Amino acid sequence: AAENGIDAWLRYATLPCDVRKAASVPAQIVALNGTETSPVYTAGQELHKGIRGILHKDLPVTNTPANGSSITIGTVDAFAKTSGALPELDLKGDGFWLSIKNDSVQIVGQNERGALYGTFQYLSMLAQGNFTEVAYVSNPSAPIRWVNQWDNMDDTGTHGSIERGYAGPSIFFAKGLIVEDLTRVSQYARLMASIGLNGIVVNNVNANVNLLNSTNMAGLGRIADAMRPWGVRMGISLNFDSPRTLGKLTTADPLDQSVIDWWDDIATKLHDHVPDFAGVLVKANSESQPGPLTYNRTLADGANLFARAIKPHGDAIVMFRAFVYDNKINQTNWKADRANAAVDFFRDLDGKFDDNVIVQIKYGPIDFQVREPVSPLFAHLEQTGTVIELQVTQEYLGQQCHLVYLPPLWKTILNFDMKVDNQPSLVRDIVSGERFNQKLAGYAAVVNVGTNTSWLGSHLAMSNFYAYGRLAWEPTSDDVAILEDWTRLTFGSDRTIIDTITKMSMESWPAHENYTGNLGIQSLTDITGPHYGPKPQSQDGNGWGQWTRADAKSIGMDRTVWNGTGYSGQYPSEVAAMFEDIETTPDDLLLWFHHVPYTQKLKSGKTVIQHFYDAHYDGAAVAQTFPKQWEAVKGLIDAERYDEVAFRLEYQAGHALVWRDAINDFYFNMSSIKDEQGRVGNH
Ligand code: GCW
Repeated sequence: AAENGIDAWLRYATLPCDVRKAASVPAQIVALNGTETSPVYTAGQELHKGIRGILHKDLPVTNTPANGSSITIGTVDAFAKTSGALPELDLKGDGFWLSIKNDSVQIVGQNERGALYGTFQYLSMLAQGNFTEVAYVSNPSAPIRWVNQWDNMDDTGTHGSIERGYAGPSIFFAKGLIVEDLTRVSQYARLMASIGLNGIVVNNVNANVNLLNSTNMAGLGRIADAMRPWGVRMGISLNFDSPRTLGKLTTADPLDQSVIDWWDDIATKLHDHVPDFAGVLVKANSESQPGPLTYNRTLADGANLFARAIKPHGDAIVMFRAFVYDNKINQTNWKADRANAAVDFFRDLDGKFDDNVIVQIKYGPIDFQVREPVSPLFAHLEQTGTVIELQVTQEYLGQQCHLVYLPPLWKTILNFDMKVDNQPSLVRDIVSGERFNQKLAGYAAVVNVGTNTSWLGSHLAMSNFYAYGRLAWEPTSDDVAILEDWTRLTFGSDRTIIDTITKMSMESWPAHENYTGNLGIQSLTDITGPHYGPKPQSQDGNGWGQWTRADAKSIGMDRTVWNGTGYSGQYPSEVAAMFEDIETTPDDLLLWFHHVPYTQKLKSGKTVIQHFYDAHYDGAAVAQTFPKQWEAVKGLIDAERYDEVAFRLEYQAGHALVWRDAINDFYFNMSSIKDEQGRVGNH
């Protein structure tokens, strides 16, 4: 059959005959608690479908407890009512217990969603030919595990466009409305559920006010209905100015009574259409978006306006983005620094947010760069729940035309120890809510799937989406183990396939860093345009503040306290001291924190400029090997996906050379320092 990618890692491909023989599954499926829109009902159907595909067995599905050999799925409560005693289970929200014995499988969720997650876990084992007996509890690391779509309602043809989307237009919007046929939306929810994701914001943070008109409110109700059977709750992005632009009020001042009333009314209507509404995401006073500062109110006033409007209707939350900065700063001021913005804006607001507000923080202080230090804001919000914002869509990282497996980057961030109050303070323990005792905390990732049947426009890019869910569930999971699971599920269990994809993927982020922007200089791409391809000359001389301050002699941002922008002082003292001192700053962040001559020696003994030249050659050389490595799987996977991946890898190999030469030439011309190996400037 053609493999267009629509089922991604949920193909349920038939196992080879000899492997299938070793499988013993019970004779029937019992899905307790099952109305037709409930996740447990979904779980029963999905399990039936999966086992039919994987093992060629057609098991009956019922909703009444049965004697004899069965797979029983349900919540703890449903089990207690119908199926008798369970062991004492330490289940947290959305968690599950999975017990597999040869003639009896029990999948017990703390709630219905948990039961569905346990079912997907069981199916993942079967699909990988893993028939071991197990009995364990699995709980998510954090309650919030969401995706963000940056989908617009305007059209680029038949469907809405997607900001920084690289896989075709929106599956949600068309012609200013919500699409009629929501098949792709429920398929998306199925993928999300299979990796433990429980919420989605469907429209761009640069939000269109027309989403709140009455036709579209009803449409939102349909989206929520399509995703609910998969345990996925829907939220939306709001435009702060809606009371003025849509409601025709004279102001959007968050403390004005008419504005408060207007939002209360919107919240009520939203709740009518979407009774389990998940919440709102707000980008305010950022990149020309309106916000409370426009009315001389604080960002907390703005967030609390929405928090109070939604409060009476359930447990919806406000995700208030910390991506607030001035994009017209002046580079002639040595102390100006966009990286300082989030802490400057939010530090004093800790404790001022209502308890249903969460601050959503991008992993680094600038913007999804190939290498950034952790955002220091994670160390400052002790009385406010925080969510880390990651990006599956590869905005700055090759836009899915380059293979870049992101979990090693994410884990570098999540494992970083902020040492708040000299106590261990790993980022992953802050965003799980543990470190500061927050009930609401977790993960959001910009995913931006589109109508392309491969979802992200690239089959290999889907490992990032899969891994995102797995890491949000359990951030200590091993990135290679996740990748191997994904590969087996997506392409099959042949060792050559697994080894090939693992090797290329694990080489890909370091290679990309090497040929795009190393030593913490950031992604040297076209930062005022599409964020694609090399353009080192675009970094400086504009208000965006992604500066390198490169001149004929020196390069890097001086972010020290003693002589620079003071940014390093935003970290807790031990971390601040490490970054303040050039000797203790790791090489891979050297130019992020320090302005140095090109001849500065690194810990490796090389000069900065020679490292640049070498790294760009090394990184591009690794990308050159990808097409050849991929050839090893020819014939082991279907020709359609083989060819599509081969095409992209071939392109990446070429584009890496373009990157290498563009950047090396640029710094050679600027510094006039020769490459010791005589390569640069000679091609
Ligand atoms: O990364 C930048 C993007 C913008 C985006 C913005 C944000 C949605 O270039 O396209 O806008 O960040 O995160 O708000």
